[in-house]
Parts: sequence; structure tokens; C-alpha cells
Amino acid sequence: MTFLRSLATSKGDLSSITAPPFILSGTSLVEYSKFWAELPDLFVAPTMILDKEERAIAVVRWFIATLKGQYTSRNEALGSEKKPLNPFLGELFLGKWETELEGTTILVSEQVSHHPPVTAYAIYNDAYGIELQGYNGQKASLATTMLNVRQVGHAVLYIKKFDEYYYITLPTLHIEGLFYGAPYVELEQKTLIQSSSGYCASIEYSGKGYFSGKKNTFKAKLYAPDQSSLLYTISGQWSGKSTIVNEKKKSESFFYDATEHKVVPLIVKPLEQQAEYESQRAWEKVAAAVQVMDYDTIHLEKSKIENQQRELRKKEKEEGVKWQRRYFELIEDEGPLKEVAELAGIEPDEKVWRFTREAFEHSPDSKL
Ligand code: HCR
Repeated sequence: MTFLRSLATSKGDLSSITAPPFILSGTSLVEYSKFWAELPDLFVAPTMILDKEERAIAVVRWFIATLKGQYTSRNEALGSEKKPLNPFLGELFLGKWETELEGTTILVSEQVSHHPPVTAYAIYNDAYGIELQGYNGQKASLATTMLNVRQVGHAVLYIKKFDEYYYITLPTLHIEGLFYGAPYVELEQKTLIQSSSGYCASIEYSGKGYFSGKKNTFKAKLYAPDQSSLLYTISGQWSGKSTIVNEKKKSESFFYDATEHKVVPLIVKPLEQQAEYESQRAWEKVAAAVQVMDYDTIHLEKSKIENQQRELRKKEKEEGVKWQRRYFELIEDEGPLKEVAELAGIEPDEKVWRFTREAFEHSPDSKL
């Protein structure tokens, strides 16, 4: 009852929901940025493709491949969707992927706002000259049987060799199964991936039934610059198999199989080497209590962190200072990205969070 009441009164702020212990996760939301690059081979693949159209397809393939981790991995590993820990302001999650062919891919994820919650991230691989950065927050509303979640923010993929940007919007989602205590995510509406080269992909999502009767289905259309013609239609399940149709040749071929691709685990420093503001170290005691469903300890340890944060905010107020974000800054976007967003008719955010790579590289945090 407390859970249902807290859902009804959450006023769009997911962090205010009090979930029962079996729905709690010991993982902070700041960790979720890793899902963008758990498949480093697909992440760097577009950098090796000279043809713009083929490159745009490779970007769509990478994007589709990220969805399984982002939206179904808790269900697969833990049996249902879970409520992540609410990151505190300044919380960091750092790590790297080391793979034989792709080399090092680095992840920097930071909680840049607490009210409303916003996480910013940067992921880059210098050997291949590719970088993804973005930020996201969530606005929720309760419908009769489900929780609707609209994502705020966007991601930007940059390929250095071609000086090419891809502006990526985030899907809306809803959480079903709440009243049976077995929540799961379904994606809805669409994602746009607009390239500075002009190519644009529109990816529509549907749950069970609408496109094919199968869960987690999507239909993506890749358009030529200026939306002059439809080049490809890609469809199938983002958590399973999909195919691509070349609309000129009317030929169909294999696109992606999410069940075949193995994720590469992110390497995170051992807890004792992490700074106290790093996510896994900061939440260590809460995460351990979540494991054994010890609700009193969860509550006690969470309160310690929350009180510490309250004290910090109070002190800042008294001293008339503002919390300095570590590696991201909120700027007015006057650069090329604004034009890329406008190409797809996307209203760009007035101010955007952008990575300050120099600050990160000059800090001890960059020793991963
Ligand atoms: C909605 C959600 C928190 C936000 C999670 C986001 C949107 C975060 C950014 C990632 O890139 C993508 C992503 C994936 C998750 O599926 C999504 C979470 C699913 C559930 C969680 C709610 C806050 C949980 C509410 C409590 C439930 C179980 C009632």
C-alpha cells in the first residue's frame, strides 16, 4: 500500500517513490550510462565505414544493440525491473572496457543535478576517434495500471575522422506489471537519430501486439538527406532478431541478433581504490543490505548519505556558493549540434550538459 500510495503521490519525481525491498536494487542510476557501450565492437564500427549511408546504418545497429542492456537487463538477471538508488549530486561512476580489437573505451558518468535528477555521461575510444556524450532525467506519471516515464535529454555521437555528429533522442517508456510486484519496461513512441550528414533514422517502438505480436518490437526507417526518400526499413525485436529491407532493391537481409552478442563487462576500480564520491564505494553498505533485504540497514545507511547531502547543501547556502560539477558544465548550445537537431525538427534544449574532458584528464579520477 505504501508503494502504491508513493507512486500516486510521486508528482513525476521517480526518486520520491518508496519501493518494497524486493523491488529495490543496490545499483545507482548513475551506473546506467554504461549500457551505451557494453558492446565496444558495435560502438566503434561506424568509424571504419567510408560510405555515409552505410555508416548511418551502423550507427542504428549500435543504437538498437544498446537497448537490451538499457531496458531488459534487470529483468533478465534479477527476474523483474528494479528501483535503482537515487544518485547524490556529484556522484561519479567511472570505468573502462579493454578489448583486444577496440583497445580502451572510457566511461565517465556524473550526477550533475539532484532536483530534478540528471545524469550526464561521456564515453570515448581514442584509438577509433569516437565519442558519445549525453545526459538524461526522467519525468513520471501514474496511469491506472502503469507508470509512464518520459526521458529528458539526448545523446550525441561524434566520429572524429568524418567530423560527423549524430543527435539521438531518448524513447519514452512505461512500466507494467506493477500491481503484480513484477515490473518490466516497455518502450513506446520513437527515437530520432539525425546525422550532420543529413541521413535520419526514425525508430518506432511497440510492446506486445502492435507490429507483430512479439514483445520489444521496433520499426526503423532510414531516410536520405532532406527526407527525400526512404532508403531502408529495419524491423524486428530489439531484444532478439531483426532484419533490414533495402527499399530500392526490395531485398531483405539479416540486421542484428541481440541474443548472439555478448556484452563486455566494464572494468571498475576495486572499492578500496575508489574515491568516497564514487558510486559503488559510496553505496557499498546500502548495496550489501539490499542483497540480504535488510530493510532497516538499507534505510539507516541511505539516510546517512541523504543527511550528509542535506548538510552540504545547507553549508553551500550559508557560504553563498554553488556545487561545482566535476566534469560536466551546463552551457548554451550554439555549436553545430543545434543545427543537426533542427534538421530533424527537434527542438534543442536551451542549455545542455557537456563533458569537460580536460578537467577529467587533469584529475586523479582519470587513472582508471
Ligand atoms: C525508469 C527507471 C529509471 C530510469 C532508467 C533509464 C531511463 C535511465 C537512463 C538509461 O540510459 C535508460 C534507463 C533504463 C531503465 O529501464 C529506466 C528505469 C526502469 C525503472 C526505473 C524506475 C525509476 C523504477 C521505478 C520503480 C518501479 C520498479 C516501480
